[in-house]
Amino acid sequence: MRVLAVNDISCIGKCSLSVTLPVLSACGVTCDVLPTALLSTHTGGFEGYTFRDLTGDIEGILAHWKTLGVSFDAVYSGYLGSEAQIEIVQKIKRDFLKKDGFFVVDPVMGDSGSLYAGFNDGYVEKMRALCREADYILPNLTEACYLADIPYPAANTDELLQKLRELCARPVVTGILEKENISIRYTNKEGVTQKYTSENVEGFFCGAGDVFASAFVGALARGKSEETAIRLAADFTSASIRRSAKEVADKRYGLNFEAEIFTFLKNLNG
Ligand code: PXL
Repeated sequence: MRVLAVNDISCIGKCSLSVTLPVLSACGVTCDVLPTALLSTHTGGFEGYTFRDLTGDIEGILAHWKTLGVSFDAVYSGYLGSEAQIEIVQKIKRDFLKKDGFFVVDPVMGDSGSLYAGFNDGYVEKMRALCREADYILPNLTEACYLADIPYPAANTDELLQKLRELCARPVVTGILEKENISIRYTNKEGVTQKYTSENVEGFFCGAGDVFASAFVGALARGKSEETAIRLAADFTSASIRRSAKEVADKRYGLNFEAEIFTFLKNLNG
């Protein structure tokens, strides 16, 4: 199984490719990478970070890959630095994804009700177009509201999911808060809305969405059903968050997912 991860490299603050590579490798899946940008840290809480857009390198990379005749069993896209990169991912899907492969889009663009620095309404519109081509989309609640054009935090999650299904048949929305719990809502193969609930931990945990998405993609690549992949990924992410709430003093540095990877793999392989 060979997955292409299209995401940024944030040198510090464990997210994007620095999460996806170890998680997919641990799953026993080959993870090839297409870095979209190189940042000194992620943008979630650090001041003065550097940002190098790698769009200019991508054309040459893809042209070289063409000469190798490579193709992928899955393509998983995360943080894309510009609208031009969204179009590149659409092209990658057409040119490099195997006919029976799957395409997962994590429409990384915001959290806590707002868009991240550098994103705007034009980007959201382009992201909708990418979601239309995906087998699965994995927005958090903020991203789901932007995609569905519903005010955050979406009083009616059934309406939210219905609007997302107009973009992609299998939306998986993370981070829906309910009292002391946090849940994931998704639409199964039969078109029925399902819910998977974990204990909520107060605070903002940067990179948690990338841990979830990477584990989900890894489990799907290992042949698990969507439902099992969601449960495995949610349990892994939730355990990493609970541990990090106690152990990681500065949450900007990301989750201690490494300490939970063995349990995740036991569940994946068990
Ligand atoms: O984890 C999401 C993410 C990925 N990449 C970059 C980010 C963020 C969230 O802030 O800044 C560069």
